Amino acid sequence: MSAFFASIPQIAYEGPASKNPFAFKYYDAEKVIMGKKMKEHLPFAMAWWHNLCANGKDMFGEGTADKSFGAKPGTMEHAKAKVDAGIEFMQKLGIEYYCFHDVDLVPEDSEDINVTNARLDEISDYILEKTKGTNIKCLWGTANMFNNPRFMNGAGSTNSAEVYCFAAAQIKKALDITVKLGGRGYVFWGGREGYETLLNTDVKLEQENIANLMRMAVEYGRSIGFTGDFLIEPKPKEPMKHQYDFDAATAIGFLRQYGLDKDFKLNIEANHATLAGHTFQHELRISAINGMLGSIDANQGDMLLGWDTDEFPFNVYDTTLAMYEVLKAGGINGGFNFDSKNRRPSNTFEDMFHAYILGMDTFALGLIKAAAMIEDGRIDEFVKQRYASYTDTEIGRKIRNHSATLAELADCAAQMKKPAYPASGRQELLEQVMNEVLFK
Ligand code: XUL
Ligand code: CO
Repeated sequence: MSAFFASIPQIAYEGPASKNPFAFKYYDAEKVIMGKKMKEHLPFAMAWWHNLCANGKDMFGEGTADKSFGAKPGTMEHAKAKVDAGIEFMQKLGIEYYCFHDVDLVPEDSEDINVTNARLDEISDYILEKTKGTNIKCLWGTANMFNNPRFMNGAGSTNSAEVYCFAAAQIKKALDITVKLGGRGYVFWGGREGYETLLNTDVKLEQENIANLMRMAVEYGRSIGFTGDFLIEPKPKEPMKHQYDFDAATAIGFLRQYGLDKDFKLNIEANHATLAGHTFQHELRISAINGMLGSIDANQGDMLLGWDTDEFPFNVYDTTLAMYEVLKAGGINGGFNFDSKNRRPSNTFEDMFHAYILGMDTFALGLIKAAAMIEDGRIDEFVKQRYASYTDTEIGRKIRNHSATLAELADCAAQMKKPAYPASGRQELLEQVMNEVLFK
């Protein structure tokens, strides 16, 4: 077996007192929290694109990290070396899932999609062969419909029926490969499904075409035996100025309007939430209360920068509040995909491991603290009491069970003349409770 990371030991749980940079301090896969093992609460996934493909290249400079894995980039030999490196990486960390775009797996042929598709057949055979006997499997697959210049005006939202056929062809093939690799989900991130100016855009036509492409994907996916969730990954902007899947609420409305809500759920990404002017927790809550929380892209943004920085999660407040939502939702069907990348100057193989250890520990700590918040009970009790007038009074119960009329409520108000002030929201107290739980 190839050893790309020979100098890195197997990463084990050593506990918070450990100073070993190659050990987990909080992620203890077998530890049971609220009746479930940590690894079941947190099915972590490696993102093929950031971990095995991205080399730190940005708009201002060349890559800083060597991701050639001993082969020439752009060849099938390199594609296979990435599979070998990825499996070794996941095994060293105890990660059981991966996520991919079609063109993360193989180089795309610029002249003929049939050549690319044959390469995808070859690489998926290779992945199956190499993961046989391991517990590594696919979390979700997707088609990259934003990189190739043909998608400059979008994929489902393109103005060109020819390009639309290529979007369909890529989705069909990516679905074939996802099903072949046992994927639990299939993601649509509408990177260029949006517009720059309304002066040249037929929004209605574009949105109908996107929905129709999704409907055809569902029909095809189900016909080849895909039983998992289709997922929309909302993001408000970047690369397009306006993206149609702005946030969870917008995406849910879209899915319902086009009758796609039975087959689709949402893949919520932390940094996309903050770009939309929301918190990660907000997007998780909106998805969960609508029965639409499917999967998570685990990363964080930078509040000083207005773009999608895809940093490895480090902020324990955010992961605690995220895991609070996940626990309250009863868990997710999908997983936690590290759609996160090393900072450009963190350019060694060691840094790839430090990054995943950081991300996994930050979510594990979030899980531990979220469970502690729920077990502490003060926050839940406060919320319950805050709405007690809807359970403890006759008129409140009538409002909740929809048996009250507007006139009846107006009579009630007339009798009261003036309501009592609503009770304090106690935000500062609750934040103090959270700090107590976090730093106990
Ligand atoms: C882009 C992004 C994508 C999706 C998959 O911001 O998050 O990588 O996760 O296409
Ligand atoms: Co993502």
